[in-house]
Amino acid sequence: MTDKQPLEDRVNNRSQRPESAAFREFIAANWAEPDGALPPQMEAAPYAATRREVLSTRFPGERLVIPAGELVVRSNDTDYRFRPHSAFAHLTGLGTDEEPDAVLVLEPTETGHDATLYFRPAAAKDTEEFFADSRYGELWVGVRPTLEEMSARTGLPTAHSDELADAISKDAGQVQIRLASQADSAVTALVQKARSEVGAHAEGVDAPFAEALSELRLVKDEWEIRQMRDAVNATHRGFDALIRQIPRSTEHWRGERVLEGAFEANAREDGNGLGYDTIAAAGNHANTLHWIRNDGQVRPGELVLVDAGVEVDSLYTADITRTIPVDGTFTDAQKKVYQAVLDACEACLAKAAEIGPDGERVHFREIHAAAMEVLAHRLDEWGLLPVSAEESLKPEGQYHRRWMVHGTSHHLGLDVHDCAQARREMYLDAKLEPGMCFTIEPALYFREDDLAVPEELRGIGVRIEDDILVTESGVERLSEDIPRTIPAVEAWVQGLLQ
Ligand SMILES: [Mn+2]
Repeated sequence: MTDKQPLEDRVNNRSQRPESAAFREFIAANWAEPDGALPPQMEAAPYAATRREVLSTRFPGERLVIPAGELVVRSNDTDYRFRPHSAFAHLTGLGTDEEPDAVLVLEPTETGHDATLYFRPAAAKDTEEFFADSRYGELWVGVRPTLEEMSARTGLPTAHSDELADAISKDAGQVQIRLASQADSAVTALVQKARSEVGAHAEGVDAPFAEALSELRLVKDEWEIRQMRDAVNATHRGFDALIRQIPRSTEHWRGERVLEGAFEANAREDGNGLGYDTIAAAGNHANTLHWIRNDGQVRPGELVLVDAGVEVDSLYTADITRTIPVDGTFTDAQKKVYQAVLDACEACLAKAAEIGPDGERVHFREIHAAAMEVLAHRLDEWGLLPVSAEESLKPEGQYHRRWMVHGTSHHLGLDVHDCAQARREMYLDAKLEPGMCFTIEPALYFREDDLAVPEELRGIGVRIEDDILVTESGVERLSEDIPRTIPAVEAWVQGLLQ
């Protein structure tokens, strides 16, 4: 014994783990053998296989590395709940909290690629990991899959993550490696090491790969569209649950949290959780675009803007905003603003549904322009613009943007702002295609300190956000069943508050 306590002991000051050989032997024995039955293949598996094939054709002869990502520390020894990188979820079909540290590798072959899923399978019960590893041990985090079970579920060949380093680095001089580099710093370090050891020229290879992974998700397949419908329906139930809590919210010193909590409880019950932090913004807080502090009061007579989405177990999320009168009835000034925003929504929908005589679809960016057209004219009618609506709509004008500084639409799917790395010509400048999913979310924000608007409008912020699917014949509003006209919203709130 030395008199100095080694550092590794000092950082484990709280550990009271039994160390005796007798304990080791005792805890390893007398567990029933699993029945060995393999789980069925996931519904998503064949769709994920098709996506991998498309990716394969984009990068022939190259090794493609897509990590799920690692656990992220929230504080000290507590991690955030794991959520895999969206590209990994897309290409494996795995959702919920699967599978920290897993890596999908597409190894080039003569004809395409062979995919292998590397991950850390369940440890045997005679290992220390089984009882002592709070991040991966079965006694701490639950039963983990074996290589065979994961293979049966995903339809992918699997291998132990101990083999990953060799799989990444072999022939690194001859094979170009492309990496989804934002997902996992340890895998990124492995790839960089493999590249540097052979002096591989890798500058600028990962950015186009990130673009490709993003662009691969621009058009959703039928299974993904089902996930989107489920997400929107769960979000509808979340809004219902939230509205039922309005009476309690008005009694609470920070009622916005009451509304936030009601939605989130439903999101965890119905899905994996929230697709993003809920915005529950009462009164003037609605004019803060990303109000997620949600610590304000909810007052009768005011509006509450709720921007929220349920992420289902497959990790697809809805993104819905409704602006709701707290006591179930809009005032005249609120109606005036609300109707202008709703008219902008309708103009966007009509634009997105347009199909030319030759079957030509509109460009994505034209949807935003349609909203701006309506809002600029309405603001002009109200006498708020220093120039005409036409002048304001010109690039050198844009006065109307004072009251809506954000965009009107973004793609939606595994990420709430899906496909964000797509190139401009594939996103804003692309034409709509059946299977695309995006939001339409025009708004008007009149802050309470905005001296450029009449007093009756100050403190009113309205956003209406719907989730849209492009179809062969036009568009479908996936969130059609969530009320949004003035009478429908009033009836919705009044009906649930009875
Ligand atoms: Mn949105």
